[in-house]
Amino acid sequence: MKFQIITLFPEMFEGVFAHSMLFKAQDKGLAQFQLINLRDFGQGPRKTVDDSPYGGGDGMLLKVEPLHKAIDFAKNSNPDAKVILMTPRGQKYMQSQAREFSTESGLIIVCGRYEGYDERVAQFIDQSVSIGNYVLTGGEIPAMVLVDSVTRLIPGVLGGATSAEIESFADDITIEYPQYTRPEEYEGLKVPEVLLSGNHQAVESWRSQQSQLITKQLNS
Ligand code: 4FV
Repeated sequence: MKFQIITLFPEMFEGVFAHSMLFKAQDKGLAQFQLINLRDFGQGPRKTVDDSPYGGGDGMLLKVEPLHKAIDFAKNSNPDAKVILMTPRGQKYMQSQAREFSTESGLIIVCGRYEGYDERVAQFIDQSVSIGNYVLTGGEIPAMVLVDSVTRLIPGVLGGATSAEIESFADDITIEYPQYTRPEEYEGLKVPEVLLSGNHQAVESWRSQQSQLITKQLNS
C-alpha cells in the first residue's frame, strides 16, 4: 500500500512514520509513505496556496489550482490510488471504512488548513472523510489517524493475525472485552477467576458476555 499525503506541514509526519508499527510496515515493504508538500504547487513567486473567500467571511481557503496540481502529481505515480479529502464535512470515519481502505493499492490523502477548501476540489477527489464532529487547525492529525488505522490492518503488519480481527469496533459498534495481564492481584484488584481457569470455552463465553454488556452500556 502506497500512502501519498498532500500537506503544508510534511515535517509533522516524520516522527509518526519513524516509529513503531508504521516504521515496521515500511521496513517490511508492506507500506510506503510519500509526503507531498502543497507549497510546491503554489502560485507565483510566493507559492500562494490560499485566498480569501468570495462573499466575505473570516479566514482563508485553500485554493483549488494548487490542490488539483498536487493531486494530479500524486496520481501520476499511482493512477489507481483513491483520493481522500480530510474535512469535518466528510463521511464519519469508522473501522469498516479503515478495512475498506486497507484493500486499496494506494491512498492519496489531502490535509486541510485554514478555514477549509475551495468547494471545486470535490471534482478531483473520490471521498471526503471526517474523524469526528470537531474542528482542528489542520487535516494532518486526521490523516495520521487514517494512516495508522489502515496500516495496522494490512496483512503482515501486526503480529498475530487475529489481533486485528478480535478488536473493538470490528462491526463499527461492538467494544472489545476487558483484558488483564500479570499480576493476578494488584492493590486488592483481582483478575476475574474465569481467566485463570484454563477453561477456554468458559473464557470465550465470559468475553462475549462482557463485550455485549460494555457495548450496551456505552450505547445506552
Ligand atoms: C477535520 C476533521 C478537521 C478543519 C479546518 C482543518 C480542519 C482545517 N479533518 N476530520 N474533524 N479539519 O477538523 O478531518 O482546514
